[in-house]
Amino acid sequence: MLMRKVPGFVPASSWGLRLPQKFLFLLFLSGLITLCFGALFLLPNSSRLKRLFLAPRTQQPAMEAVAQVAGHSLAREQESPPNPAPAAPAPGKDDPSSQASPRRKGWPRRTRLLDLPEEVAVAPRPQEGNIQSSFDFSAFRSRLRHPVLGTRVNKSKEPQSLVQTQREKIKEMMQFAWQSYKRYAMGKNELRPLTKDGYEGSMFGGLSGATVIDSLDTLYLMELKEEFQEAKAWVEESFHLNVSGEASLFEVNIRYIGGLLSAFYLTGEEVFRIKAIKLGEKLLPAFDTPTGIPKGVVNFKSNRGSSQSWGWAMAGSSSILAEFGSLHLEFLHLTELSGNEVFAEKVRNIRRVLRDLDKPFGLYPNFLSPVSGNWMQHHVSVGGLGDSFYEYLIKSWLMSAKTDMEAKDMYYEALEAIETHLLNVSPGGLTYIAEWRGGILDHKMGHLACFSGGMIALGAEDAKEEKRAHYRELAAQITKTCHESYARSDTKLGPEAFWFNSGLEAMATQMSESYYILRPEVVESYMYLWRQTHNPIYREWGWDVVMALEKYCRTEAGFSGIQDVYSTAPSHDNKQQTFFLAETLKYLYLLFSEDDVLSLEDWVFNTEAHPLPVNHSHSSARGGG
Ligand code: DMJ
Repeated sequence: MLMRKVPGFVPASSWGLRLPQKFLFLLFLSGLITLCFGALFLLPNSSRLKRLFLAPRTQQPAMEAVAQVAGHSLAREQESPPNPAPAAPAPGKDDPSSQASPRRKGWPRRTRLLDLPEEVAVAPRPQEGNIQSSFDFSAFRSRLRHPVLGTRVNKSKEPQSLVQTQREKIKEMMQFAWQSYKRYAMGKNELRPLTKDGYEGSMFGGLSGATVIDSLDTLYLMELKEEFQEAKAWVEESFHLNVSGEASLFEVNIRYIGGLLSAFYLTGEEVFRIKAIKLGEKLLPAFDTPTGIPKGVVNFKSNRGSSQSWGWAMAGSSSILAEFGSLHLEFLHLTELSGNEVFAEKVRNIRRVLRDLDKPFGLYPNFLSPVSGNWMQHHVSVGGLGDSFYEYLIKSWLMSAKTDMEAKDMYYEALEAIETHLLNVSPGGLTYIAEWRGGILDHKMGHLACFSGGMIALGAEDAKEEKRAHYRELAAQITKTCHESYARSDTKLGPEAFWFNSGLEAMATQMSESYYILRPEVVESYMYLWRQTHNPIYREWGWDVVMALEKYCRTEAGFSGIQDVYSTAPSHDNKQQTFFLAETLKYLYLLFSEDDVLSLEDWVFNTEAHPLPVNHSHSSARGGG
């Protein structure tokens, strides 16, 4: 813009001030500036302001540059100290929520909180830890479109409907699974129902209580109030983070962090938020790689933490697509709840790397080097090793309140490639997604791949107009195939993998693939298909699974997987998997619930079925990705 000289314009240099006046003026000015900066950096909860004014320190703009960026050292700065998280007071003791809370009084009650004791349902507790939050829980709850547990009318006077009875049965199964765990294995990661003891396993780096954390939101959903209190008390008193050992980044993220985040969003209890964030910080060393693609194993042992790839992943050279591709939802929420951008930056970088890579025929292979950023083997699968990467693309889109266009585009492009290269119809008319090895197909589907019916149904509504009906039909066909894998077994439970070869369809071909470990993927798809179509067949199929679980998996002391779905006297594997409580029973319960219970308009389920809220506040402002 051209500034023209006008008559009477006084040049800045000639204000007519004398030297002492100039000095005083400068002194006043510098005082003012100091005051402003002081306020910006020292006032509590100024992290969002800081974010506005300070350039992010961990941007990883391009693969060539990522080795030098500050992200890796920042990650170390963010690690939690090796001390345990401060123990929260026992319920009832020193519990400010038991006193009248002025903050609570003012909360809008548009979303009815579960009728749990008040200290469970609301009441953030400031003394839980030292992580400040500018997250406004009441504003978040007021933005939900539906009450968390649905609009419930008092049905006590009505005769119980069949569906209520079915729901009650599933609730009883959850109660039995929880009580058996509590009795024989409380605090251990999993229950071994045959030997009636607990099992720690080797996936969680010394962390305990995976079943507790994985169960929290299911207990809440089913209004198992006493059991929820027991689980919460254990988290407060006994869930310690100062552990040693090697942990799966993926498993800790989807089970522990997902479980804690959901528990926080459902209850507003600070203990869940603080522990989720502190645990998230412990995972950051996994990202200290030249590409920022994390390695699969985090070592909690050393002071600063370290990481490595799984030995079995291309001789320790690769990260796994489903693992590093299934962090996005939880990490965005960690940033949301902590105000710390580091989490979101880590997953945005993963997205960027994947987006920019050449993909063979548009497909995403399962193995990627975190060092060179090259694909290490052309094995593509919608089952194990690949599965939840695709799931997190469409769910990132949905969780961002449909603003994360990049995720949406990547999802539909990937699905097109899968359809073109992996999709098949068997001679018997069953639609299945095969596995692809450099152009050669393995005509099999893993049980894990059966989540894809639900995923495709979930994504159908936002596809291009001309593809919507097609995707709905595809979702129904894949789900039907997965149902066949159950229906064709003697126990009516499905095998770990099934083939479409040499006359056999939807059946395992060897003993080593004939087991069932209480997995959720098939009932997960029934739940999504039910919500989309309300076709009663999905409830019928779901009920068949309930009956089969009762008949073949229920033992005196909990539920157990079975070794052979084709035997009516199967041996048990002595494991009550944590995902049975987190996912299988939750999806079954939702299948027999109204659509507004954990409505899909408000929630997306992480890959361990932990509900995370859609970010309605992000609709236009932040882009969500
Ligand atoms: C769960 O831990 C998750 O669903 C994960 O994505 C893969 N499978 C198991 C349950 O089968």
